[in-house]
Amino acid sequence: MTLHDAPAAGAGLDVDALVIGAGFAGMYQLYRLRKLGLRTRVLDRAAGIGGTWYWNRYPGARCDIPSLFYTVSYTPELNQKWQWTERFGTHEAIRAYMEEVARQEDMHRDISFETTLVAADWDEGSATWTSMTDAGERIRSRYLIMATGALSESRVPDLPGLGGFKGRWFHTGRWPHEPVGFTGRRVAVIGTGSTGVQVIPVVAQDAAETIVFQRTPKFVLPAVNVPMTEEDARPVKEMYPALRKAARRGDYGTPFPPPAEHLDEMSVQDRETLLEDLYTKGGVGSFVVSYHDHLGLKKQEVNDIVADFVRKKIRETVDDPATAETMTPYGYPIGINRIIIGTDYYETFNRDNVRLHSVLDDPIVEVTATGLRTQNAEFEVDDIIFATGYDGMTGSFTSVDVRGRTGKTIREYWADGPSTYLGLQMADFPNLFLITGPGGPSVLSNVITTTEQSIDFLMGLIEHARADGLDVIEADADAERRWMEHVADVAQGSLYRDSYKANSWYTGLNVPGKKVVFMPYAGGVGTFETILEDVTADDYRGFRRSAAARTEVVPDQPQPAGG
Ligand code: NA7
Repeated sequence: MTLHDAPAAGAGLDVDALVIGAGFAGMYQLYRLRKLGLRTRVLDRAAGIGGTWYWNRYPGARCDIPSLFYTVSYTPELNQKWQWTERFGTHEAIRAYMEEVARQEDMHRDISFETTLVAADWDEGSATWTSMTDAGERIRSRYLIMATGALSESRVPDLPGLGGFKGRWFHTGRWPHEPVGFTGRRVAVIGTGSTGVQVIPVVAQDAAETIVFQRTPKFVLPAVNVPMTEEDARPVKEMYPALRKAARRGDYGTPFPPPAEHLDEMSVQDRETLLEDLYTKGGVGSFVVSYHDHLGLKKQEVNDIVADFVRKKIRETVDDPATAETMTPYGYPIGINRIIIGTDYYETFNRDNVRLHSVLDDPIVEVTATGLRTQNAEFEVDDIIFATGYDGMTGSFTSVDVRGRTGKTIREYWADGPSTYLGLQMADFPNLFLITGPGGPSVLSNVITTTEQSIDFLMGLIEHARADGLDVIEADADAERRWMEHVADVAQGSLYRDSYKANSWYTGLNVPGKKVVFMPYAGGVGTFETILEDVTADDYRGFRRSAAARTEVVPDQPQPAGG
């Protein structure tokens, strides 16, 4: 059976909206579509809700946004009752929260788990999407919404010999559900991004030996994860509505104001005192996650001050000078990768059972039956942990065969680099909406804030169009082109223009063959909010709306199952 065997134009819709993904974005999407009275179904390839948090169960997996702000807006009573016990939630705690949100909102009845979207095709005649699942089921919907996340397509490097490895191997983004013990084992960890930085100190506590394979050295700041009592949380909870509003206006989707200090105008002594204080409290990153002209994403002098401070901390923390030097990043600004926060990361390299291996100096050439072979050495290990990241921002869209009006897939449409209008839609893909799409701010933010931001906008757009009897929405090609030019200009106007120097996944450089272009919108969440408001006030400028042909509608027509 192919998609083109789908029922003829005019046959009924199975649902009004099909949503792919049951993480934070898909959950909110379901909640909002129900409020609009649209029949909605959600598919997820996982066996439960959680999205990223369903898959990332590796030891040490936590969010890098404080738990109290990593909450959804639409369950205010739950948020008041929910007790986060640490400043940064573990994957278990976040999943438990998500499950409770889903339970309270009775979401499960509309979600099909262990169901993967394999293809989707726009039919111009009936103005519907026909989607095909891996079980061969066809689902016809008016709207197709990809709430598939920015970090869903995990990447295991193409190392020869992996199939013959006799030990265990894991990718952090596909971690087993049953506990994985490392006691007494020799473990190789490949990758030192946000994930490697979390997993390495935890594994090292149990493993007989941990060998860390580092490619690009990173700047790691202390998370300063501390226990949180209900008393600590109360003042924040009392201000939740105001703080949520502030988060939508903040640069990073959190309510924290950017630092007022001009580091480059302070005396050396004063700025050292300030940075030391912030380092112990967990606030140094604030100089490189906001977009103001006096801060480190815009001003090289300020960036250099923060980067030098962290380099000094690495030298102070790592006992062995050669190891410290190998771990010290040079040649790119701090903050142009997502800021990495960790607990005891640099300290872990002072343990006797932890070794660092620089793959820049001595690359891995193959996996052997018993470990890893580099150009100059051989490492015998029992386990390999790949903390090697994702085909970020675009992978979850390009890995599915979604074809728009012209028959082109998203992958083909993006052959010269990703293109969207506001991160949300593409010309020639009517009624297809992306949440956390390239060209949007998602990965440069508290992603719960930005998914809600995008979904609120989209729901307004759909509601507005439907009120006019128009149920087909499509980005205008010109508006899309201008937006992508703006996205590029904004990146060029900041130190993000140097992201490629850090091999950042924001640019696609980490995926062989992927078009290298800075993908997210780097103007800040608050600026993006203002842009969305402005587009809304201007009658949803850049979104063309039309009526679907009104032909016979047979609601809920059963579809044959099977391939
Ligand atoms: P990242 O940030 O993409 O980090 C992946 C790490 O794996 C990084 O250190 C890479 O080095 C390294 N890597 C990737 N491929 C290889 C090979 N072939 N050999 C050696 N090292 C390799 O992914 P994470 O999962 O840590 O974090 C993703 C996001 O999740 C993060 O930004 C937060 O938003 C949460 P490289 O830097 O490319 O030289």
